[in-house]
Amino acid sequence: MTAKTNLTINPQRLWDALMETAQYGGTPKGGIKRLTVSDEDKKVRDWFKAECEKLGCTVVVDEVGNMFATRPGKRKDLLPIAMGSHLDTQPTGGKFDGVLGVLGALEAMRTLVDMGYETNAPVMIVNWTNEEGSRFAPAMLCSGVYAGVFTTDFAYGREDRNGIKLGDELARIGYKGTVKAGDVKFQAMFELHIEQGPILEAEDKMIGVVTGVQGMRWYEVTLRGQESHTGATPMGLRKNALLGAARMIEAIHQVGMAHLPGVASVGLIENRPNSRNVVPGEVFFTVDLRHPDEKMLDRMEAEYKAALPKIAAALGLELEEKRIWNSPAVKFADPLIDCVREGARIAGHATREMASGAGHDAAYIARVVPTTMIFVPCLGGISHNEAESTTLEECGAGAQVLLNAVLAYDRGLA
Ligand code: HGY
Ligand code: MN
Ligand code: MN
Repeated sequence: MTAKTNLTINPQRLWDALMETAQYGGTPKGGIKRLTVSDEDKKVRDWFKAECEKLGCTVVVDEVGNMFATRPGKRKDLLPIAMGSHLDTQPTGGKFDGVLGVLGALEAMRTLVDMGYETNAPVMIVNWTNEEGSRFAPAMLCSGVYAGVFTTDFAYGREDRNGIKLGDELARIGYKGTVKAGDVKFQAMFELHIEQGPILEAEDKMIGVVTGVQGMRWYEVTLRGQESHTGATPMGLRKNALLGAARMIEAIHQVGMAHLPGVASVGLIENRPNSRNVVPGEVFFTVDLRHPDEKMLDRMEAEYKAALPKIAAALGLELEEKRIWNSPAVKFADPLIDCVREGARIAGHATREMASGAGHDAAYIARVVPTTMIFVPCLGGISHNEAESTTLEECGAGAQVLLNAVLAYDRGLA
């Protein structure tokens, strides 16, 4: 096969793939609701597998549903170079979070095949199961299993808020593979992703050269008071769990404000019995703390944990609180970061070095394989929102830099 030098990706074909797959879980507001291992997730997985097999890739599914599509290279003795991200979305997700990374990799693969370009090492696309952690906490669960952070049984046992288990859903949609997690090997991973923040757009830069991911910790809080009649219970005799949650949510917000650029959020809350004339007796809510510096994250955690008991005691509430996830700050691999810089130079795009505020599968994969990321802008920095938007040009630029970076790395193997 003759190698052609103009390995230029086809932005329109990438855009068409993004719009085509957006139908799987598409929402009336133009976003995607494709919760992990749902029927919609099965549809996009089936589509992805078929498209990779059309390119002559072999597709392997591991025991937690991670999908690995591999195109052979000249040398059988070299481990593949991977391009990975995720196809699951938030309940009110956009068309690009995760999806751009997998379909950008597919576009790179399609370009290699079209041009008959043979790489030294095999090239691989990876779709990681349950990156979002919205339906089954924690996030990045199955790239975490691959990296040895979580056991397969832990992942199988994770339940959504309706008590359904991840392992059962994987089997139900036919993506509980037989290959052990971690057994499909590769030597490097590049992840293309929208920035999900405002920096690239504000600085008019096309490519983010990502140096790492900030530390992230998740917690679960349950407050128990006493259900009682809103009309007949005097204000001073109530044990109002929702009032306790409200004061704690404000305190958590203040922990974030006191430790910038750290962030502190409450995203999920369940109020029981959630009846307009019952003083709430029980509230469940989740806490998300993040900071680039682990020591500052420790301080945020200590302040958050100190605030809750005081609020609970003042309102006569029982407090149950636990940390369910701790993903320490991660630094990406310099040789791969250099390939991204080279890839952007070749493509002629301005770059900006930056750490990632959002979590990504790359954060866990970086523990076991040299890894890095490439960011492209998104409109207004909005993500995890059906209005998430980016342009054909930005998606094309990201996929081109991804391909250029992979080829720069591959040339280094010759
Ligand atoms: O939570 C995160 O940062 C990622 O979007 N799952
Ligand atoms: Mn993502
Ligand atoms: Mn996300």
